[in-house]
Amino acid sequence: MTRAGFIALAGRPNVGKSTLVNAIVGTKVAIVSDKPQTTRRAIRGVATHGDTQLVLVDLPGVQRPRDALTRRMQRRVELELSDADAVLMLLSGSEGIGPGDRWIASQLEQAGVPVVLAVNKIDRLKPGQIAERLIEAAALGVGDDIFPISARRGEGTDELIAHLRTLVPEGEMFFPPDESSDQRREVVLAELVREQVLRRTFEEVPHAVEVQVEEIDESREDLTTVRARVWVETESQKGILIGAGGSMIKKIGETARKELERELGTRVHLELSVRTRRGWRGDERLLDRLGIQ
Ligand SMILES: Nc1nc2c(ncn2[C@@H]2O[C@H](COP(=O)(O)OP(=O)(O)OP(=O)(O)O)[C@@H](O)[C@H]2O)c(=O)[nH]1
Ligand SMILES: [Mg+2]
Repeated sequence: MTRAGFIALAGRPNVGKSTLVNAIVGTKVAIVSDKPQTTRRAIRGVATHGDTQLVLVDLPGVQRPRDALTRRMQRRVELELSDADAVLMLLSGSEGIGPGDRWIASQLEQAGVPVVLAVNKIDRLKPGQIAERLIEAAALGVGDDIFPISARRGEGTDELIAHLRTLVPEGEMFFPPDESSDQRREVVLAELVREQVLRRTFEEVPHAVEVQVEEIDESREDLTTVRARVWVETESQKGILIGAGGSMIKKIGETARKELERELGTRVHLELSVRTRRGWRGDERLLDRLGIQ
């Protein structure tokens, strides 16, 4: 008999949820950045080993909604958390445990779903500090098991995965064993472009950017042409992204192209155009088209 189930990731923005999902799946299914609120969609990452399939549900960091975009993100978090077989709540060992974490813990307690805690980023801590963080994590009052881990370096993740495998019920697998994610290809490619934008922008710009892939042309076997729009909210953001003489968008395009080539396994010609669309984060129809639900 096989086992299969859904483990949803909960935690504040930037604690390392997407990094951990990638580490467990063993391939990059979610983009990662040092800016909070990187993840905007629920992403199912599939890890099948032997007779057990873990479906990790990467989610946006829990936050207070400000517009249609963040309202949708927060609603998605609540839906997915209540649907999961278990919730893996991630804490940041390096930033410490605070009121945001306590709020999430209280929500999970009310939802009545089994919770596992992991304290991430222990590579930044001395052994004594790790022990302190574990005690603080235990004081949250949710989850019987607490795992110290480094999602980036893979420390402690084997023990965590072994435990997660015991939490999913007997039943049919949800995905073919060789599949790693449920995301549409357009979205995967758009996210890889957005990841490069996030690496190079600061303050309000990362939050104001979304990428939409308009066309994937595979008529040539050895070369894929990808056309993508980069949405920003203001002319000044557009100026920042294009950069002096187009230098910024050129750099973004060069590194994004390499990521797309790795993903697609062909050479890639990437065409990026930057467009201003005032208030796109409040535009329900555009959010539908972008698959942010
Ligand atoms: N030192 C260290 N950094 C980490 C570790 N895990 C993640 N990070 C870094 O933490 C930052 C945030 O990682 P993400 O995986 O994007 O965090 P997230 O929780 O998915 O964030 P949101 O999608 O915004 O909610 C990135 O700069 C990661 O490289 C870790 O184990 N150690
Ligand atoms: Mg994330």
